[in-house]
Amino acid sequence: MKDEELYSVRMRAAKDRAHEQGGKHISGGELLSTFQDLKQSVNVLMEKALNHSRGKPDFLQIQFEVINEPIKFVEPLQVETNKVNSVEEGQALARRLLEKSGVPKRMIEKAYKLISECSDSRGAILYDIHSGERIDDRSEKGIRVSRMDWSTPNFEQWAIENSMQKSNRVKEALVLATKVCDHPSTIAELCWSDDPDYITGYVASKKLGYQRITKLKEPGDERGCRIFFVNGLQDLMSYIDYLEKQPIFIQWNKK
Ligand code: WAQ
Ligand code: MG
Repeated sequence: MKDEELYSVRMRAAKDRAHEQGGKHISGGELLSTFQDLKQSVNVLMEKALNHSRGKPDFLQIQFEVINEPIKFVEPLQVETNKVNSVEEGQALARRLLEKSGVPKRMIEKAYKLISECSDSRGAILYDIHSGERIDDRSEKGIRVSRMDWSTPNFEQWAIENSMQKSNRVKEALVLATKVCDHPSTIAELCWSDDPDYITGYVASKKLGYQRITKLKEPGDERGCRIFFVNGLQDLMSYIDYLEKQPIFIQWNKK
């Protein structure tokens, strides 16, 4: 894959009209593909959108574009799973892990007040741990991290070695968290799914790795969350550009 031209493929699906017309976000997805695999890649994303627990989409967009920038290869974050018995316990742990990662306690509480802003979004919120303010200007859309992937064979080897399920969801979340945490200005990420049937979420940071928490919301709840805690950001536009445009390929056990 290293010397071949790569394409970024992106998908978004909504219900009751397109996102920009106020439709409900159903699913999004992004991957990297060779030209030869494009047909299959588009299909993978289409499948993801068509069989979704958030509902049946009536709007779908899939696009691809060639990548001209050099691709950066990054090792996945270390993974740990924290078993909790209730949402309260899970959320208390998430707060502690954010604090351990370097987010001041007061700013964590302030960030939690913003969570309702991301519950309907298809992207993430950028939160400055100094000012305690949301700093992106994408309102309900949020920032969508893109141009990242992990080859299935390498991911599956990793999964076996780390006693993890070979699930696409885990792969996608770990790819995203690894890319986001690889930027020097990222202090931590807090995430749980907007899919009603998936309640495990995580806190990720350079310091603590990818800390899964088995219960961060109640089953049936369609409110998700994705917040990137940033610090010392000199240039917001270049940070957003990194998230959206820098191509990252995860490679476990690279020599
Ligand atoms: N960029 C930015 N935000 C995103 C992206 C992206 N590429 N993908 C999803 N989001 C945001 C968006 O607001 C979604 O509504 C929200 O995150 C949740 O996305 O067991 O499945 O894909 O280790 O539903 C984490 C735990 C699962 C996995 C997270 O999120 C595990 C998950 P979902
Ligand atoms: Mg989702």
